[in-house]
Amino acid sequence: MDWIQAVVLSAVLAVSWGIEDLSFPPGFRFGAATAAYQVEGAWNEGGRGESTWDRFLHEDPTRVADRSNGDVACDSYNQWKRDIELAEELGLHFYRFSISWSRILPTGFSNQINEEGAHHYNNLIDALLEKGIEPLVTMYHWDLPQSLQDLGGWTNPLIVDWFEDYARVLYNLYGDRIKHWLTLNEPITICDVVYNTGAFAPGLFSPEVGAYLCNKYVLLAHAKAWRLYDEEYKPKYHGKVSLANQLVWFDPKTKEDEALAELAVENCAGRYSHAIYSKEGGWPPSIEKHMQELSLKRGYPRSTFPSFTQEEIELIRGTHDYYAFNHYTSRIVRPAEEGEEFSAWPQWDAVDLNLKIEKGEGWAIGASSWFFVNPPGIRKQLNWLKQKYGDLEFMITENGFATFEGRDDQDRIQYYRDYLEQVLLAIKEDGVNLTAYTAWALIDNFEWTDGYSVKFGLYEVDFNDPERKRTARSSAHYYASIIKSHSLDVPTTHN
Ligand code: PSG
Repeated sequence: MDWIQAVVLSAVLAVSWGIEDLSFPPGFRFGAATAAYQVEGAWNEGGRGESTWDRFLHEDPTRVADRSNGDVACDSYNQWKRDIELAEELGLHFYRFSISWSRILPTGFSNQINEEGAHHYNNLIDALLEKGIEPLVTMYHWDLPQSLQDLGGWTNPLIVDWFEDYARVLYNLYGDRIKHWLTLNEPITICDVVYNTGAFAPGLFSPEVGAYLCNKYVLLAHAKAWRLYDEEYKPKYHGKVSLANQLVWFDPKTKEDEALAELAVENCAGRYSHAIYSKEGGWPPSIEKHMQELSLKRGYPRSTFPSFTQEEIELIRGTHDYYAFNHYTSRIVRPAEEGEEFSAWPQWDAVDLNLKIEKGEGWAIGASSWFFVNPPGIRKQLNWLKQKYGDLEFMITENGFATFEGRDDQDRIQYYRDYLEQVLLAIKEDGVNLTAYTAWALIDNFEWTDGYSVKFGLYEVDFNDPERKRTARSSAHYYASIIKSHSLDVPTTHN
Protein backbone atom coordinates (compact mmCIF):
# COMPACT_ATOMS: atom_id res chain seq x y z
CA MET A 1 0.00 0.00 0.00
CA ASP A 2 1.21 3.51 -0.67
CA TRP A 3 1.65 6.12 2.04
CA ILE A 4 -1.72 7.74 1.42
CA GLN A 5 -3.47 4.44 2.01
CA ALA A 6 -1.32 3.91 5.09
CA VAL A 7 -2.30 7.28 6.52
CA VAL A 8 -5.96 6.70 5.75
CA LEU A 9 -5.85 3.23 7.25
CA SER A 10 -4.19 4.40 10.45
CA ALA A 11 -6.71 7.21 10.77
CA VAL A 12 -9.54 4.72 10.36
CA LEU A 13 -7.97 2.42 12.93
CA ALA A 14 -7.51 5.33 15.31
CA VAL A 15 -11.17 6.23 15.04
CA SER A 16 -12.63 2.74 15.18
CA TRP A 17 -10.34 1.04 17.71
CA GLY A 18 -8.92 3.94 19.60
CA ILE A 19 -5.36 5.07 19.17
CA GLU A 20 -2.20 3.15 18.54
CA ASP A 21 0.15 5.25 20.61
CA LEU A 22 -1.20 4.84 24.11
CA SER A 23 1.38 7.00 25.84
CA PHE A 24 0.39 10.13 27.76
CA PRO A 25 1.99 13.45 26.83
CA PRO A 26 5.16 14.29 28.74
CA GLY A 27 4.23 16.34 31.78
CA PHE A 28 0.76 14.79 32.06
CA ARG A 29 0.10 14.09 35.75
CA PHE A 30 -1.75 11.40 37.68
CA GLY A 31 -3.25 11.73 41.13
CA ALA A 32 -5.81 10.23 43.48
CA ALA A 33 -8.29 11.95 45.77
CA THR A 34 -10.13 11.84 49.07
CA ALA A 35 -12.20 14.31 51.11
CA ALA A 36 -12.02 15.22 54.80
CA TYR A 37 -15.39 13.99 56.08
CA GLN A 38 -15.13 10.79 54.05
CA VAL A 39 -11.74 9.67 55.42
CA GLU A 40 -10.54 11.65 58.46
CA GLY A 41 -12.81 10.51 61.26
CA ALA A 42 -11.67 12.07 64.58
CA TRP A 43 -14.80 14.18 64.40
CA ASN A 44 -14.39 15.53 67.92
CA GLU A 45 -10.63 15.15 68.33
CA GLY A 46 -7.95 17.81 68.25
CA GLY A 47 -10.27 20.75 68.80
CA ARG A 48 -12.39 20.19 65.70
CA GLY A 49 -15.76 21.97 65.64
CA GLU A 50 -19.03 20.30 64.63
CA SER A 51 -19.89 20.17 60.94
CA THR A 52 -23.23 19.81 59.17
CA TRP A 53 -22.52 16.16 58.37
CA ASP A 54 -21.82 15.40 62.06
CA ARG A 55 -25.11 16.98 63.08
CA PHE A 56 -27.10 15.47 60.20
CA LEU A 57 -26.05 11.89 60.95
CA HIS A 58 -25.91 12.06 64.73
CA GLU A 59 -29.45 13.42 64.68
CA ASP A 60 -30.81 10.64 62.49
CA PRO A 61 -28.62 7.67 61.53
CA THR A 62 -31.28 6.28 59.17
CA ARG A 63 -30.24 8.94 56.68
CA VAL A 64 -27.48 6.59 55.55
CA ALA A 65 -28.14 3.17 53.99
CA ASP A 66 -26.04 1.22 56.50
CA ARG A 67 -26.65 3.68 59.36
CA SER A 68 -23.01 4.56 59.48
CA ASN A 69 -21.32 7.97 59.65
CA GLY A 70 -17.92 9.60 59.36
CA ASP A 71 -17.08 9.66 63.08
CA VAL A 72 -14.17 7.28 62.56
CA ALA A 73 -14.20 6.66 58.79
CA CYS A 74 -10.70 5.59 57.65
CA ASP A 75 -9.14 7.24 60.69
CA SER A 76 -6.96 9.19 58.28
CA TYR A 77 -6.61 12.01 60.82
CA ASN A 78 -4.40 9.59 62.74
CA GLN A 79 -3.22 7.38 59.90
CA TRP A 80 -2.24 9.99 57.36
CA LYS A 81 1.28 8.59 57.19
CA ARG A 82 -0.08 5.30 55.93
CA ASP A 83 -2.12 7.15 53.28
CA ILE A 84 1.03 8.86 52.05
CA GLU A 85 2.75 5.47 51.81
CA LEU A 86 -0.06 4.31 49.53
CA ALA A 87 0.24 7.43 47.41
CA GLU A 88 3.94 6.69 47.12
CA GLU A 89 3.32 3.03 46.27
CA LEU A 90 1.07 4.14 43.41
CA GLY A 91 3.67 6.60 42.21
CA LEU A 92 1.17 9.49 42.34
CA HIS A 93 2.31 12.86 41.08
CA PHE A 94 -0.23 14.55 43.33
CA TYR A 95 -2.66 13.74 46.12
CA ARG A 96 -5.93 15.64 46.27
CA PHE A 97 -7.45 15.97 49.75
CA SER A 98 -9.80 18.45 51.39
CA ILE A 99 -9.46 20.53 54.52
CA SER A 100 -12.15 20.37 57.17
CA TRP A 101 -13.30 23.96 57.72
CA SER A 102 -14.38 23.26 61.31
CA ARG A 103 -11.04 21.61 62.09
CA ILE A 104 -9.23 24.84 61.22
CA LEU A 105 -11.95 27.24 62.41
CA PRO A 106 -14.08 25.53 65.10
CA THR A 107 -16.44 28.52 65.29
CA GLY A 108 -16.62 28.74 61.49
CA PHE A 109 -15.17 32.25 61.71
CA SER A 110 -11.53 33.27 61.53
CA ASN A 111 -11.51 34.86 64.97
CA GLN A 112 -10.10 31.62 66.35
CA ILE A 113 -7.67 29.29 64.59
CA ASN A 114 -7.36 25.78 65.98
CA GLU A 115 -3.60 25.22 66.13
CA GLU A 116 -3.89 21.44 66.36
CA GLY A 117 -5.98 21.32 63.22
CA ALA A 118 -3.69 23.70 61.38
CA HIS A 119 -0.75 21.56 62.45
CA HIS A 120 -2.32 18.38 61.10
CA TYR A 121 -2.49 19.68 57.53
CA ASN A 122 1.00 21.15 57.85
CA ASN A 123 2.28 17.66 58.63
CA LEU A 124 0.36 16.13 55.76
CA ILE A 125 1.54 18.74 53.26
CA ASP A 126 5.18 18.62 54.35
CA ALA A 127 5.31 14.83 54.32
CA LEU A 128 3.82 14.70 50.82
CA LEU A 129 6.30 17.25 49.54
CA GLU A 130 9.14 15.29 51.08
CA LYS A 131 8.11 12.33 48.94
CA GLY A 132 7.82 14.48 45.85
CA ILE A 133 4.01 14.24 45.79
CA GLU A 134 2.20 17.51 45.18
CA PRO A 135 -0.57 18.29 47.69
CA LEU A 136 -3.66 19.52 45.80
CA VAL A 137 -6.04 21.11 48.27
CA THR A 138 -9.82 21.37 48.18
CA MET A 139 -10.94 24.05 50.62
CA TYR A 140 -14.52 22.87 50.90
CA HIS A 141 -15.89 19.37 50.29
CA TRP A 142 -19.36 19.76 51.88
CA ASP A 143 -18.58 19.73 55.61
CA LEU A 144 -19.77 23.20 56.58
CA PRO A 145 -19.25 24.28 60.20
CA GLN A 146 -22.62 23.75 61.89
CA SER A 147 -22.33 27.23 63.42
CA LEU A 148 -22.51 28.74 59.93
CA GLN A 149 -25.37 26.47 58.93
CA ASP A 150 -27.28 27.76 61.94
CA LEU A 151 -26.98 31.20 60.35
CA GLY A 152 -28.38 29.99 57.04
CA GLY A 153 -25.30 28.41 55.46
CA TRP A 154 -25.19 28.67 51.69
CA THR A 155 -28.45 30.63 51.50
CA ASN A 156 -27.10 33.55 53.56
CA PRO A 157 -25.30 36.08 51.32
CA LEU A 158 -22.79 36.70 54.12
CA ILE A 159 -21.31 33.26 53.48
CA VAL A 160 -19.51 34.84 50.56
CA ASP A 161 -17.42 36.81 53.08
CA TRP A 162 -17.13 33.95 55.57
CA PHE A 163 -15.71 31.77 52.83
CA GLU A 164 -13.29 34.48 51.76
CA ASP A 165 -12.09 34.80 55.38
CA TYR A 166 -11.59 31.04 55.59
CA ALA A 167 -9.70 31.06 52.26
CA ARG A 168 -7.41 33.79 53.61
CA VAL A 169 -6.58 31.65 56.64
CA LEU A 170 -5.69 28.73 54.35
CA TYR A 171 -3.59 30.85 52.01
CA ASN A 172 -1.71 32.24 55.02
CA LEU A 173 -1.16 28.81 56.56
CA TYR A 174 -0.32 26.77 53.46
CA GLY A 175 -0.02 29.11 50.49
CA ASP A 176 3.76 28.93 50.44
CA ARG A 177 3.57 25.20 49.58
CA ILE A 178 0.31 24.72 47.63
CA LYS A 179 0.44 25.20 43.87
CA HIS A 180 -3.10 24.03 43.00
CA TRP A 181 -6.14 25.03 45.01
CA LEU A 182 -9.79 24.10 44.52
CA THR A 183 -12.17 26.44 46.29
CA LEU A 184 -15.33 24.31 46.19
CA ASN A 185 -16.07 20.72 45.33
CA GLU A 186 -19.18 20.34 43.17
CA PRO A 187 -21.44 23.38 43.56
CA ILE A 188 -24.20 21.25 42.05
CA THR A 189 -24.05 18.94 45.06
CA ILE A 190 -23.64 21.79 47.57
CA CYS A 191 -26.80 23.44 46.23
CA ASP A 192 -28.98 21.33 44.00
CA VAL A 193 -28.54 17.89 45.51
CA VAL A 194 -28.92 19.35 49.00
CA TYR A 195 -32.00 21.51 48.43
CA ASN A 196 -33.70 19.38 45.76
CA THR A 197 -33.80 16.28 47.92
CA GLY A 198 -32.94 17.01 51.53
CA ALA A 199 -30.93 13.78 51.40
CA PHE A 200 -27.57 15.41 52.10
CA ALA A 201 -26.60 17.54 55.09
CA PRO A 202 -28.07 19.83 56.30
CA GLY A 203 -31.19 17.99 55.14
CA LEU A 204 -33.17 21.03 54.06
CA PHE A 205 -35.67 20.86 51.23
CA SER A 206 -36.08 24.12 49.31
CA PRO A 207 -35.76 23.42 45.60
CA GLU A 208 -37.56 26.54 44.44
CA VAL A 209 -35.76 29.10 46.59
CA GLY A 210 -32.89 27.71 48.69
CA ALA A 211 -31.20 25.90 45.82
CA TYR A 212 -31.22 29.05 43.69
CA LEU A 213 -29.87 31.33 46.40
CA CYS A 214 -27.12 28.81 46.95
CA ASN A 215 -26.44 28.70 43.17
CA LYS A 216 -25.61 32.37 43.31
CA TYR A 217 -23.66 32.53 46.57
CA VAL A 218 -21.36 29.60 45.78
CA LEU A 219 -20.27 31.39 42.62
CA LEU A 220 -19.66 34.63 44.49
CA ALA A 221 -17.79 32.81 47.28
CA HIS A 222 -15.54 31.10 44.76
CA ALA A 223 -14.94 34.39 42.95
CA LYS A 224 -13.95 36.27 46.09
CA ALA A 225 -11.57 33.52 47.20
CA TRP A 226 -10.04 33.46 43.70
CA ARG A 227 -9.60 37.25 43.60
CA LEU A 228 -8.07 37.30 47.06
CA TYR A 229 -5.43 34.82 45.92
CA ASP A 230 -4.90 36.56 42.62
CA GLU A 231 -4.29 39.93 44.21
CA GLU A 232 -2.43 39.09 47.41
CA TYR A 233 -0.86 35.66 47.10
CA LYS A 234 -0.29 34.81 43.45
CA PRO A 235 2.46 37.41 43.02
CA LYS A 236 4.63 35.61 45.59
CA TYR A 237 3.43 31.98 45.39
CA HIS A 238 2.51 31.59 41.71
CA GLY A 239 -0.17 28.96 42.39
CA LYS A 240 -3.41 28.31 40.51
CA VAL A 241 -6.96 28.40 41.86
CA SER A 242 -10.12 26.88 40.41
CA LEU A 243 -13.27 25.04 41.47
CA ALA A 244 -14.30 21.45 40.74
CA ASN A 245 -17.55 21.10 38.88
CA GLN A 246 -19.42 17.84 38.76
CA LEU A 247 -20.35 17.13 35.17
CA VAL A 248 -22.70 14.44 33.97
CA TRP A 249 -22.69 14.07 30.18
CA PHE A 250 -26.01 13.99 28.26
CA ASP A 251 -26.42 12.30 24.87
CA PRO A 252 -29.55 12.84 22.76
CA LYS A 253 -31.66 9.72 22.20
CA THR A 254 -32.36 10.65 18.57
CA LYS A 255 -31.26 13.40 16.23
CA GLU A 256 -34.44 15.33 17.12
CA ASP A 257 -33.43 15.39 20.77
CA GLU A 258 -30.17 17.26 20.22
CA ALA A 259 -31.48 20.63 21.40
CA LEU A 260 -32.94 19.02 24.50
CA ALA A 261 -29.65 17.29 25.30
CA GLU A 262 -27.81 20.58 24.84
CA LEU A 263 -30.20 22.18 27.35
CA ALA A 264 -29.49 19.35 29.78
CA VAL A 265 -25.73 19.87 29.46
CA GLU A 266 -26.16 23.62 29.91
CA ASN A 267 -28.33 23.02 32.98
CA CYS A 268 -25.60 20.91 34.59
CA ALA A 269 -22.28 22.23 33.27
CA GLY A 270 -23.25 25.75 32.24
CA ARG A 271 -24.96 26.51 35.51
CA TYR A 272 -21.62 26.83 37.31
CA SER A 273 -19.33 27.49 34.36
CA HIS A 274 -20.92 30.20 32.27
CA ALA A 275 -20.51 32.90 34.92
CA ILE A 276 -16.83 32.09 35.37
CA TYR A 277 -15.59 30.90 31.99
CA SER A 278 -17.75 32.48 29.29
CA LYS A 279 -16.80 35.80 27.71
CA GLU A 280 -20.06 37.52 28.67
CA GLY A 281 -20.40 36.06 32.19
CA GLY A 282 -23.64 35.62 34.16
CA TRP A 283 -26.06 32.71 33.93
CA PRO A 284 -26.36 30.74 30.69
CA PRO A 285 -29.13 32.72 28.93
CA SER A 286 -31.22 29.62 28.13
CA ILE A 287 -31.18 28.52 31.77
CA GLU A 288 -31.85 31.95 33.27
CA LYS A 289 -34.85 32.45 31.02
CA HIS A 290 -36.23 29.02 31.82
CA MET A 291 -35.80 29.49 35.57
CA GLN A 292 -37.41 32.90 35.65
CA GLU A 293 -40.42 31.72 33.70
CA LEU A 294 -40.66 28.68 35.90
CA SER A 295 -40.84 30.80 39.09
CA LEU A 296 -43.76 32.78 37.69
CA LYS A 297 -45.54 29.62 36.57
CA ARG A 298 -45.10 28.23 40.05
CA GLY A 299 -47.07 31.24 41.27
CA TYR A 300 -44.30 33.31 42.83
CA PRO A 301 -44.88 37.03 42.27
CA ARG A 302 -41.26 37.44 41.18
CA SER A 303 -38.51 35.14 40.01
CA THR A 304 -36.97 33.06 42.79
CA PHE A 305 -33.95 32.52 40.57
CA PRO A 306 -31.66 35.38 41.56
CA SER A 307 -30.18 37.48 38.82
CA PHE A 308 -26.72 39.03 38.98
CA THR A 309 -25.97 42.74 39.07
CA GLN A 310 -23.47 43.93 36.45
CA GLU A 311 -20.97 44.33 39.26
CA GLU A 312 -21.45 40.73 40.34
CA ILE A 313 -21.09 39.53 36.78
CA GLU A 314 -17.73 41.29 36.58
CA LEU A 315 -16.69 39.97 39.98
CA ILE A 316 -17.21 36.35 38.93
CA ARG A 317 -16.17 36.51 35.29
CA GLY A 318 -12.67 35.20 34.58
CA THR A 319 -12.00 33.85 38.09
CA HIS A 320 -10.11 30.75 36.99
CA ASP A 321 -6.58 29.55 36.33
CA TYR A 322 -7.67 26.18 34.91
CA TYR A 323 -10.90 24.19 34.43
CA ALA A 324 -11.37 21.34 36.91
CA PHE A 325 -14.16 18.79 36.85
CA ASN A 326 -15.28 15.51 38.35
CA HIS A 327 -16.85 13.09 35.91
CA TYR A 328 -18.31 9.63 36.41
CA THR A 329 -21.36 9.02 34.29
CA SER A 330 -23.69 9.90 31.39
CA ARG A 331 -27.41 9.96 30.63
CA ILE A 332 -29.55 9.68 27.51
CA VAL A 333 -32.02 12.52 26.99
CA ARG A 334 -35.43 12.35 25.32
CA PRO A 335 -38.72 14.22 25.65
CA ALA A 336 -41.00 12.87 28.36
CA GLU A 337 -44.06 11.06 27.05
CA GLU A 338 -47.68 11.98 27.91
CA GLY A 339 -48.26 11.53 31.61
CA GLU A 340 -44.71 10.41 32.24
CA GLU A 341 -42.80 11.97 35.13
CA PHE A 342 -40.00 14.31 34.14
CA SER A 343 -36.46 13.75 35.25
CA ALA A 344 -33.29 15.78 34.95
CA TRP A 345 -30.05 16.53 36.71
CA PRO A 346 -30.46 18.63 38.77
CA GLN A 347 -33.86 17.03 39.16
CA TRP A 348 -36.09 19.91 40.18
CA ASP A 349 -35.62 21.94 37.04
CA ALA A 350 -36.95 19.11 34.88
CA VAL A 351 -40.38 20.56 35.44
CA ASP A 352 -41.37 22.18 32.18
CA LEU A 353 -38.22 21.17 30.36
CA ASN A 354 -40.35 18.22 29.29
CA LEU A 355 -37.29 16.11 29.67
CA LYS A 356 -36.53 12.55 30.62
CA ILE A 357 -33.08 11.14 31.36
CA GLU A 358 -32.25 7.45 31.37
CA LYS A 359 -29.55 4.83 31.00
CA GLY A 360 -28.27 4.16 27.50
CA GLU A 361 -28.73 0.75 25.94
CA GLY A 362 -25.92 -1.60 26.76
CA TRP A 363 -24.32 0.67 29.31
CA ALA A 364 -22.87 -1.18 32.28
CA ILE A 365 -23.88 -0.11 35.77
CA GLY A 366 -21.85 0.46 38.93
CA ALA A 367 -22.72 -0.22 42.55
CA SER A 368 -24.34 3.19 43.07
CA SER A 369 -27.88 3.83 41.86
CA TRP A 370 -26.74 6.73 39.66
CA PHE A 371 -23.77 4.95 38.15
CA PHE A 372 -24.04 4.27 34.40
CA VAL A 373 -20.85 3.56 32.45
CA ASN A 374 -20.35 5.41 29.15
CA PRO A 375 -16.66 6.08 28.45
CA PRO A 376 -17.16 8.29 25.32
CA GLY A 377 -19.06 10.75 27.55
CA ILE A 378 -15.86 12.05 29.11
CA ARG A 379 -14.37 12.86 25.69
CA LYS A 380 -17.55 14.59 24.53
CA GLN A 381 -17.68 16.56 27.76
CA LEU A 382 -14.11 17.79 27.27
CA ASN A 383 -14.88 18.83 23.71
CA TRP A 384 -18.06 20.62 24.74
CA LEU A 385 -16.13 22.62 27.35
CA LYS A 386 -13.35 23.49 24.95
CA GLN A 387 -15.80 24.56 22.29
CA LYS A 388 -17.84 26.65 24.75
CA TYR A 389 -15.17 28.26 26.89
CA GLY A 390 -12.04 28.10 24.77
CA ASP A 391 -8.71 26.36 24.80
CA LEU A 392 -8.30 26.27 28.59
CA GLU A 393 -6.08 24.07 30.69
CA PHE A 394 -8.31 21.21 31.89
CA MET A 395 -7.83 18.88 34.85
CA ILE A 396 -9.99 15.90 35.74
CA THR A 397 -10.21 16.07 39.51
CA GLU A 398 -12.27 12.88 40.03
CA ASN A 399 -13.10 9.80 38.00
CA GLY A 400 -13.60 6.28 39.26
CA PHE A 401 -15.89 3.30 39.61
CA ALA A 402 -18.33 2.13 42.29
CA THR A 403 -18.26 -1.54 43.35
CA PHE A 404 -19.35 -3.66 46.29
CA GLU A 405 -16.88 -5.82 48.27
CA GLY A 406 -13.98 -7.51 46.53
CA ARG A 407 -10.28 -7.09 46.06
CA ASP A 408 -9.88 -8.45 42.53
CA ASP A 409 -11.79 -5.60 40.91
CA GLN A 410 -11.54 -6.35 37.21
CA ASP A 411 -14.61 -4.18 36.55
CA ARG A 412 -12.87 -1.15 38.06
CA ILE A 413 -9.78 -1.86 35.94
CA GLN A 414 -11.98 -2.00 32.85
CA TYR A 415 -13.59 1.32 33.80
CA TYR A 416 -10.25 3.07 34.26
CA ARG A 417 -8.91 1.59 31.02
CA ASP A 418 -11.91 2.64 28.94
CA TYR A 419 -12.21 6.14 30.43
CA LEU A 420 -8.47 6.79 30.16
CA GLU A 421 -8.56 5.71 26.52
CA GLN A 422 -11.20 8.38 25.87
CA VAL A 423 -9.05 10.86 27.77
CA LEU A 424 -6.15 10.04 25.46
CA LEU A 425 -8.37 10.48 22.41
CA ALA A 426 -9.45 13.91 23.66
CA ILE A 427 -5.84 14.92 24.10
CA LYS A 428 -4.36 13.42 20.97
CA GLU A 429 -7.17 13.49 18.43
CA ASP A 430 -9.09 16.55 19.60
CA GLY A 431 -6.20 18.64 20.91
CA VAL A 432 -7.75 19.21 24.33
CA ASN A 433 -5.20 20.69 26.73
CA LEU A 434 -5.83 18.23 29.54
CA THR A 435 -2.92 18.17 31.98
CA ALA A 436 -4.01 15.94 34.87
CA TYR A 437 -6.20 13.00 35.83
CA THR A 438 -7.35 12.10 39.34
CA ALA A 439 -8.67 8.72 40.44
CA TRP A 440 -11.45 8.74 43.00
CA ALA A 441 -10.54 7.39 45.43
CA LEU A 442 -7.21 6.57 46.99
CA ILE A 443 -8.93 4.42 49.63
CA ASP A 444 -12.45 3.15 50.36
CA ASN A 445 -14.27 5.78 52.37
CA PHE A 446 -17.58 7.06 53.66
CA GLU A 447 -19.66 7.28 50.50
CA TRP A 448 -22.24 9.75 51.86
CA THR A 449 -25.76 8.26 51.92
CA ASP A 450 -24.40 4.93 50.62
CA GLY A 451 -22.26 4.70 53.75
CA TYR A 452 -19.50 2.09 53.60
CA SER A 453 -21.43 -0.35 51.39
CA VAL A 454 -20.26 1.24 48.14
CA LYS A 455 -16.51 1.13 47.43
CA PHE A 456 -14.50 3.52 45.31
CA GLY A 457 -10.99 2.80 46.64
CA LEU A 458 -7.91 1.70 44.78
CA TYR A 459 -7.12 0.37 48.25
CA GLU A 460 -9.61 -1.59 50.27
CA VAL A 461 -10.15 -0.46 53.85
CA ASP A 462 -11.24 -2.95 56.49
CA PHE A 463 -13.86 -1.00 58.43
CA ASN A 464 -14.21 -3.81 60.98
CA ASP A 465 -10.57 -3.46 61.94
CA PRO A 466 -9.92 -0.80 64.59
CA GLU A 467 -6.68 -0.04 62.73
CA ARG A 468 -8.60 0.34 59.45
CA LYS A 469 -6.09 -1.80 57.57
CA ARG A 470 -5.58 -0.76 53.93
CA THR A 471 -4.93 -3.40 51.23
CA ALA A 472 -4.19 -2.85 47.55
CA ARG A 473 -6.86 -3.93 45.08
CA SER A 474 -5.93 -5.25 41.62
CA SER A 475 -6.84 -1.80 40.31
CA ALA A 476 -4.15 -0.23 42.52
CA HIS A 477 -1.50 -2.33 40.77
CA TYR A 478 -3.02 -1.47 37.42
CA TYR A 479 -3.07 2.28 38.11
CA ALA A 480 0.51 2.13 39.42
CA SER A 481 1.64 0.44 36.21
CA ILE A 482 -0.03 3.12 34.07
CA ILE A 483 1.69 5.84 36.06
CA LYS A 484 5.03 4.07 35.92
CA SER A 485 4.99 3.52 32.16
CA HIS A 486 3.19 6.84 31.52
CA SER A 487 1.06 4.88 29.09
CA LEU A 488 -2.15 2.93 28.83
CA ASP A 489 -0.24 0.22 27.01
CA VAL A 490 0.02 -2.03 30.07
CA PRO A 491 -1.62 -5.37 30.85
CA THR A 492 -5.03 -5.19 32.52
CA THR A 493 -4.40 -8.41 34.40
CA HIS A 494 -3.15 -7.46 37.82
CA ASN A 495 -3.68 -9.18 41.11
C1 PSG B 1 -20.57 12.47 41.66
C2 PSG B 1 -21.35 12.20 40.55
C3 PSG B 1 -22.68 11.91 40.71
C4 PSG B 1 -23.26 11.86 41.95
C5 PSG B 1 -22.46 12.11 43.04
C6 PSG B 1 -21.12 12.42 42.90
N1 PSG B 1 -23.47 11.66 39.57
O1 PSG B 1 -22.94 11.66 38.46
O2 PSG B 1 -24.68 11.40 39.70
S1 PSG B 1 -20.26 12.78 44.35
C7 PSG B 1 -18.55 12.86 44.04
C8 PSG B 1 -17.90 13.46 45.27
C9 PSG B 1 -17.23 12.48 46.17
C10 PSG B 1 -17.93 11.15 46.08
C11 PSG B 1 -17.72 10.65 44.67
C12 PSG B 1 -18.42 9.34 44.36
O3 PSG B 1 -17.06 14.56 44.99
O4 PSG B 1 -17.21 12.98 47.48
O5 PSG B 1 -17.49 10.22 47.02
O6 PSG B 1 -18.12 11.59 43.69
O7 PSG B 1 -19.80 9.45 44.53
